[in-house]
Amino acid sequence: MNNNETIFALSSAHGKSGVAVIRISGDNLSELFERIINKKEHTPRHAYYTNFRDENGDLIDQCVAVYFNAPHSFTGEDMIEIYTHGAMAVINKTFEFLCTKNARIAEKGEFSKRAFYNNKMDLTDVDGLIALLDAQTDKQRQSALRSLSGEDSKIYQDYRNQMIEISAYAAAILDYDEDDLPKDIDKKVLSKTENLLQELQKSISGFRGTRALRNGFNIVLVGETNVGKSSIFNKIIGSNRAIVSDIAGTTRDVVSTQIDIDGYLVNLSDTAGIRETNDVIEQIGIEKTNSEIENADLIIHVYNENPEKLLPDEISVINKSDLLKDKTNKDVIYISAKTGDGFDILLNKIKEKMHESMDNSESRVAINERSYELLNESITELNNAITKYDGNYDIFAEHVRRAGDAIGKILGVITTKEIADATFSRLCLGK
Ligand SMILES: Nc1nc2c(ncn2[C@@H]2O[C@H](COP(=O)(O)OP(=O)(O)OP(=O)(O)O)[C@@H](O)[C@H]2O)c(=O)[nH]1
Ligand SMILES: [Mg+2]
Repeated sequence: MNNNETIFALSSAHGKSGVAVIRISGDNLSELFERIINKKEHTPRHAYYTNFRDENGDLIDQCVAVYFNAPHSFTGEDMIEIYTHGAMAVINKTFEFLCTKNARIAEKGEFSKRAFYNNKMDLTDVDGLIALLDAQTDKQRQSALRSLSGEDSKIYQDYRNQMIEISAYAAAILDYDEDDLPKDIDKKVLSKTENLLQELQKSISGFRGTRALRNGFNIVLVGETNVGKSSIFNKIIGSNRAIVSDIAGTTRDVVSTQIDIDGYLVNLSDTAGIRETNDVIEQIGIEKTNSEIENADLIIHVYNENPEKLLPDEISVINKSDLLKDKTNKDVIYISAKTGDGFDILLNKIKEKMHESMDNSESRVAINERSYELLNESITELNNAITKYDGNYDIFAEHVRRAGDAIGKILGVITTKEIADATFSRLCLGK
């Protein structure tokens, strides 16, 4: 973006202070700077002490001014910083003067927006800046600075590059003869995707942990109809809140309750069983199930028989163990809502998962609501790539590509005006 308008703002806090910092950004500000310092030439990044005068020659203030020449400035444009005495009268007079010089007051976040469009910052850096300005604790300060200094960008870029590489490999499997490709490339592509998925999940768990401490840990019971989700829900909470029947499709709405597990607040939800249905109300229930899944910190997936595929972040249980003879699958927990069998093991597993999530809320990257949504989107796409994989690399590559796009949006490499505007509007004036 090459915007010729000159903008200015008070970058220090409003109200009376010892020193006020006024920032100006635009193209070709040399002349304006020399006017401010009353000199015919200047050296960039040099502090000039000046009797700063208005158009009538009246003294505005005695102040210090520095010139930062493009692109070596915060915005990447020419910038001037004036350090005046921190009185509102001085600040207002300076603003009046600048308005006569064809400059206008900056909008919220406009300096950062220019920095973004001039490739001085990506959106992750901007997120870091927002977090730093909001930081109250030392941990928040450290994490914001990590993000602002570009460390998070590097991690996200690495994720994105890996995704691009994986989808390129997947495309290669489609385009080339098996003999021309490295041995076991398909297995490698899958395992690389699984590793990446796990890494993204680890990253996101930090945010979930912090959020869960504040708002409660969301546990959701999901599975096909009639597997006994509502019965398990009632058993865990110790009362018959949810309707149980042998009719498939009994639960049509989400039934939630708050319970205390190990001192943590838990929001436990029973959901409509997932199946193909023409019943409009049941369809709405299933949509609600899906949005519960998206918001879940932990999913308890209920089956009645051995599942085909297990997802590593879910707890998989086989209910109605009282009716089963073969209970040899080591990767699932066998329970019976009827007899109470296996519930102690299930509860221990839930506690273990909760502690994992809450106690390690240190994450590799700083995550806010914006990046959380996009990171989640990326995880969902990678999950889809793996779980929906049936030998068709076309669809696989498309899912991984979309996962990479979501990361691109975190960085702002792929951006829409809405994303950028929403981010910059969270900044204050003068940033
Ligand atoms: N034998 C046996 N039956 C069970 C067990 N758990 C649930 N059931 C029965 O299975 C049927 C379905 O139970 P629900 O709890 O309503 O199942 P659901 O998964 O909530 O079903 P939808 O809400 O329709 O999706 C009921 O008749 C329950 O009594 C169990 O552990 N053993
Ligand atoms: Mg039910």
